Amino acid sequence: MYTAEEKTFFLEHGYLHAKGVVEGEHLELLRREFDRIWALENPRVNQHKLLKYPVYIDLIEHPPIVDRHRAIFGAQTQLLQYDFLRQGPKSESAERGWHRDFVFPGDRPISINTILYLDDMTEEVGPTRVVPGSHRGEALPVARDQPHRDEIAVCAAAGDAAFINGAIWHTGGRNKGEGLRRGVYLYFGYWWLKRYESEQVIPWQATENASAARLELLGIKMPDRDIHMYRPDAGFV
Ligand SMILES: O=C(O)CCC(=O)C(=O)O
Repeated sequence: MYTAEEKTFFLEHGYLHAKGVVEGEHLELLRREFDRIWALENPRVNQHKLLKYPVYIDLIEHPPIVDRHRAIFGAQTQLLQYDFLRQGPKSESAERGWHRDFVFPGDRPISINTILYLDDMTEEVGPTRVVPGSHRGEALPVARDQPHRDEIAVCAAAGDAAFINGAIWHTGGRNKGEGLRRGVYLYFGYWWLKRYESEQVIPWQATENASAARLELLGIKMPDRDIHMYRPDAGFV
């Protein structure tokens, strides 16, 4: 998190709406590449595909994104999963689908998803909804398709991002509009977690001539020597 206020808010409520994470020409480039890659790689655009494309390889090290994860996971920050989601106009998706991405005992964030919005998230487009504070405890949402009395909608502009604790109750919305609902999902966690993949490997394009920092983020190079005596939020002592 960039400031102490952001970090306090995130730890307390389980999410953070960060504005202007990508802007201007960078946002336009991400949108153009999104559409091109979607057409090429459809239907499932995950990290084994996204990490072939330079603009999306670079995005995992974009400071407004990765620095906020490093503020929580320190030197042990790893990209666990990386996806595109897209809804076309007048989508048939559900209005609500409450879930938690990952639950583990304790309140400390173990994994955090970054939802980077490439379109404005109006009521019509179907914003992400979260139940603030629901990252605590281990209860799973029950009325999964119903509005929750404590839900809030993250009405983000294109280029904003929501950082959500993987444990928070959250749901996407249904695109009822005429435009697209495009999001990029950069899911980070501790380096010592297993990445969410089976037999597939990280594409060579992401590792060729990669810096040590990038290889660490990809879970390939170990941060420092081993895990003895590291401080979970800062790195090694
Ligand atoms: O697209 C969204 O607003 C939320 C997607 C979601 O629920 C998830 O990534 O787990």
